[in-house]
Amino acid sequence: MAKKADTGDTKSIKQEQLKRDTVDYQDKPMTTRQGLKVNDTNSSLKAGPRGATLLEDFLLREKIHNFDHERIPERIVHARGSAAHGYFELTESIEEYSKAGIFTDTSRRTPVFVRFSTVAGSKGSTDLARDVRGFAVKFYTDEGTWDLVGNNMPIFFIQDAMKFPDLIHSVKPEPNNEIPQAASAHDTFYDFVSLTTETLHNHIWVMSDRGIPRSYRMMEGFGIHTFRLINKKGEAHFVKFHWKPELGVHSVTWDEAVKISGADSDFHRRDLWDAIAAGQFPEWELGVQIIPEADEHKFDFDLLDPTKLIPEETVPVKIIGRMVLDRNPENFFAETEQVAFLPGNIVPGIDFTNDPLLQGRLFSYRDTQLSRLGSHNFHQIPINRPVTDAHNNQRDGHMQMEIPKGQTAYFPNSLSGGCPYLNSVAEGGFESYQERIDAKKIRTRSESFSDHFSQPALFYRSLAKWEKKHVANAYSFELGKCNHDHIKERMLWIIAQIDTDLAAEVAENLGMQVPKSIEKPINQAVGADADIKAHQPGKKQIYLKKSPKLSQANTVFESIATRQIAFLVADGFAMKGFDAMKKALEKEKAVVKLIAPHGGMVTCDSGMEHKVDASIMTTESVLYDAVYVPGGEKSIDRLGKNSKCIKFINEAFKHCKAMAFEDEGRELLKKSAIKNSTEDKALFLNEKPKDFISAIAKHRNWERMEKAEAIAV
Ligand code: HDE
Repeated sequence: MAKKADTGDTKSIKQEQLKRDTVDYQDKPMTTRQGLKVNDTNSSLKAGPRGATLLEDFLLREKIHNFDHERIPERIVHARGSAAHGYFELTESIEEYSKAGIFTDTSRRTPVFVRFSTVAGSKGSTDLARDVRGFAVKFYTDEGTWDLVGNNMPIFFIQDAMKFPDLIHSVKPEPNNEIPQAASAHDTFYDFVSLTTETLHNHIWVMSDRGIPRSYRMMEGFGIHTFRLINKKGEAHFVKFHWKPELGVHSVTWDEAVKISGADSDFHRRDLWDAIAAGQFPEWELGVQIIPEADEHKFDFDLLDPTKLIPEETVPVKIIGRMVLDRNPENFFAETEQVAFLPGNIVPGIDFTNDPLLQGRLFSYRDTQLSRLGSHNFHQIPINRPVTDAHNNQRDGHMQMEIPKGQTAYFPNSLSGGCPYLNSVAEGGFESYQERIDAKKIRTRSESFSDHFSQPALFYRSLAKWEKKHVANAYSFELGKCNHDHIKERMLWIIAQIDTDLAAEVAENLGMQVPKSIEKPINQAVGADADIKAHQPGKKQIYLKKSPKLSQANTVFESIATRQIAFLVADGFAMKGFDAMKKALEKEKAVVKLIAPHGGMVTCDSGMEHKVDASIMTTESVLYDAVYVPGGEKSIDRLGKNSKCIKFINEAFKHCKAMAFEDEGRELLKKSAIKNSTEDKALFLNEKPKDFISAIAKHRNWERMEKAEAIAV
């Protein structure tokens, strides 16, 4: 059992296991794959210096052969991702609900590997696409591997696995011209969404700021489906899983997202890597919403419907543990690319429900690994191997890495003494929850799944004013990119079912009217004999006025740790103020970056040289969380003549960021489009670092939004 370490030492069984498979080429001679020492890897074997290459050249063949097969198919969804190692610790036992060791043993430190991802884009696409983010956690527990393969939003687009290929085909680049990459703003997606109203709830989350996170480290995570917890007595409770980030939930604006995609399309990947490398380990709390089986039908929606969340105001989230990511992978391909998550990987004490989406996933993930990783032995790849030993009678096939001993590979046997032997439930053997089933076999959708509008409307009602504005802008952008008016009209009618003012605002931006009705029923295309009634959206209900927990306005605004602060400087910048500001920010664990008109070193007014982190030519305002400009006449004069520097300031203001100007630095402000903006809560002129710091912690000054809109950059 992996015990909690007393010190910062987080070495785990998994880490030790991976270490055995890690190859270090330092101080080693180059050899072929067979161990033959190589003395030339630069030229092929030829008939004379200018002659044909000889077929005999086994060295060339081996090298090129490997190269030709270096790539494997990317994930059909969630292709673009980044991952890290870490650990999970239980802070409060939930023994009364679950017998899983991970939920009962507070002395354990369970190793985890977590992969974050976007959904629609290819492996090389931008991190900042407007999209759902994957949040997949592999727990290497003492009882076997448990995978909680979730997203950063608590609901999904569709209710039944049968519709997943349709959903994904609609959002992926269109099949005739393979356009657009990593973007939902196109006709086929909105054709599908507007004909499939169950998608609306997840869709409005994507249109909100949740679709463009500031960082993977600033996202919530959700298991989405209702799962079951099973205790020692065999009793079941329903459960929803939540990850809550220590740094709060924060996003960028759409204008920034678009620009970050150009300036640094690895923005989220780099952010996660750099934070961990700098020892700023991202951390989440694990929370559970627990519902007694007897309450299954007490809700205004069906617990098995994955397009519904349980508001935290209705069932509070109980925090039971924490997860820390403290180690970057050694090798992207071996670990992040080859990791195979399977929702079907569970341990005793956790079980599934009949959520029809979850049921389909149990099949799909195992299946996809075969075409992605090429062998059903993918569980033997180091990153996928459990920390417990695995023994069974499954044998052979492509890439078998183990050498099973003995005469038997069947059960029962007497020749090997009945080994590997079976385990009773008391000994930890897995037993499925004995759910009573008495039903007709039928291909339909339960009518209890038909409420498509109430929760998108609840989500929208719960947002702050600035969040609502972002949603309206996102709908307007996305639909503005569609070419077919009938699709836009259908969407406008549907948005009006969420909120009429929202629909009116989007319609105005599109130069269209919100239709009073639509010709054919929504979901008309369900199929000839399909149960059309079961696919029609029910009437909107208001069972909860607002759920404040759904708004990012109510997240954590405490820390500026890991926030990137741009210091704009040129030769001659004043040390007065600079030093105190830098020290104060670094004390709070923010990252100060010196941006200057040139690379190399920059000299302050006391003659000291300071290392430039980025020349203004190579960086952009959108990559930073706040801006500080120290004084110094010479420096300000130089910066004022640099149009990119003025743009940098204008953009930071436009994106509602905290900004501080010292002494002559204020002259730069005058040259910008901001001129002399006073009474702005996040704009500081010769004020104390303390105020600047608390404005950065608030993430953005959204009160500035209207004024900021007018800034043209
Ligand atoms: Fe996935 N999904 N999914 N999905 N999913 C995959 O598995 C699939 C769904 C999620 O970082 C694939 O290994 C079906 C819901 C994440 O490696 C694939 C259905 C949720 C990841 C697949 C769903 C997710 C995947 C692609 C409907 C949130 C990335 C490669 C029945 C709870 C995992 C792979 C990683 C990946 C199928 C729906 C989350 C094709 C059929 C709902 C985070 O098997």
